[in-house]
Amino acid sequence: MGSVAPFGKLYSYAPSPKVSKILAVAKLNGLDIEVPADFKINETNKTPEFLAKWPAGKVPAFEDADGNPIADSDAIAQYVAESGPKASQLLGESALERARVRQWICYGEGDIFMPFIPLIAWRFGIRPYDEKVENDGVATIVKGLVGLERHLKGRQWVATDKFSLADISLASSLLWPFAHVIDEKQRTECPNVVSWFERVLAVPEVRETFGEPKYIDFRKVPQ
Ligand SMILES: N[C@@H](CCC(=O)N[C@@H](CS)C(=O)NCC(=O)O)C(=O)O
Repeated sequence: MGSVAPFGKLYSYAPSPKVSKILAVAKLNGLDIEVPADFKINETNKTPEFLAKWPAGKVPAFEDADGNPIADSDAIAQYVAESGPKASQLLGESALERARVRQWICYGEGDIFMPFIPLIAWRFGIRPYDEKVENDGVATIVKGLVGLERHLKGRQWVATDKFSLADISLASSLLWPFAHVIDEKQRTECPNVVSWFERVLAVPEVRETFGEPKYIDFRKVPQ
């Protein structure tokens, strides 16, 4: 018996939380996604062949087995979620549930992950440290956590009464903020967020692709 053809190929640097969420969804739906190991950020994604399929030149970038390209990690995650037996659980069973799943995916990207981007820059040596940028970014993320904390009170999962794509996407948006910015004091102020995050990471398919959660005691900044 020959091996089953992969559902598609995912181009990105890795590890990346945006890749991890897509691979978790693929595992839940029993789909095989190949992540080519020869991808080089700022090289592969700037070639004419790459830009012909994904004009913005950003990653993750996905191509299905029929050669259809899709850009943006949340669109890719949705396609993978739609393409297997867990589709209705992951995406919601009614228009209202699907809107709520979308709502919390947007929250993860807009209120947590995007504000975190300026905070990665000096940590990864891309830009010098800037106190105002750091403080503004932290304040925006804390605001996002406060809203999420209120919402999660008395809930097991973020969007519906089942574990959904919103849980996977939002938790993936928090992976790096927890590992670099949200310190122990802030974690004690959002216990519902922390226990929900750990519940999501305890789902075997999520744990396999996200790894162990990483936390910090104190957020370190240059003196
Ligand atoms: N909203 C997009 C963001 C994609 C994005 O900004 N990717 C960055 C890396 S995390 C990138 O490819 N940067 C390279 C560039 O802009 O040239 C997604 O979730 O996929």
